[in-house]
Amino acid sequence: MPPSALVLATVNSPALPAFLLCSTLLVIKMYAVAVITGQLRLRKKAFANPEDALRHGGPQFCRSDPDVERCLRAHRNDMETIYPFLFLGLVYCFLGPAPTAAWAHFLLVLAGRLLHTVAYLGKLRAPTRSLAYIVAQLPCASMALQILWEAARHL
Ligand SMILES: N[C@@H](CCC(=O)N[C@@H](CS)C(=O)NCC(=O)O)C(=O)O
Repeated sequence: MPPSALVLATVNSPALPAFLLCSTLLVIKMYAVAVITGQLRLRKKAFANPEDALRHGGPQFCRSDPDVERCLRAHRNDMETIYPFLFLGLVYCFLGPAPTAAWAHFLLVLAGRLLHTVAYLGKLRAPTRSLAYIVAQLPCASMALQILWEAARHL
């Protein structure tokens, strides 16, 4: 059997499997937030669209709810942070980072973003959510700087 594209890519970028693992877990985490949002809408009868409200009791249920809004904010913050990570982490893999440094970057992003979601949805006391945000953003800033540096060196 010929080697898979992933095996070939890993030869040039040993950090790639670690990135794929952490980034895919974060994408699944985002799906989980979406599922929780949908379940909350049903439980609290707070629908975004009139047709959904009509199906579940009447037009009065086309309304907002603080807990649903909280889920939406958590999801939006994921989009503001995890999407850039998907780009930065992938490019960073091809800079040839030391495996331990790469793992440290990716695990900090993963742990920080998991904690951010738990803190946001669980309404944990401030500044837990902000600290989690910083834990995940610092390695992203580090990767962004390393990419800029390498790109500038090769102009
Ligand atoms: N768009 C964000 C930018 C800053 C940010 O991401 N802050 C983190 C740590 S305080 C956060 O969890 N913000 C809450 C949110 O985005 O809903 C905001 O409006 O707060």
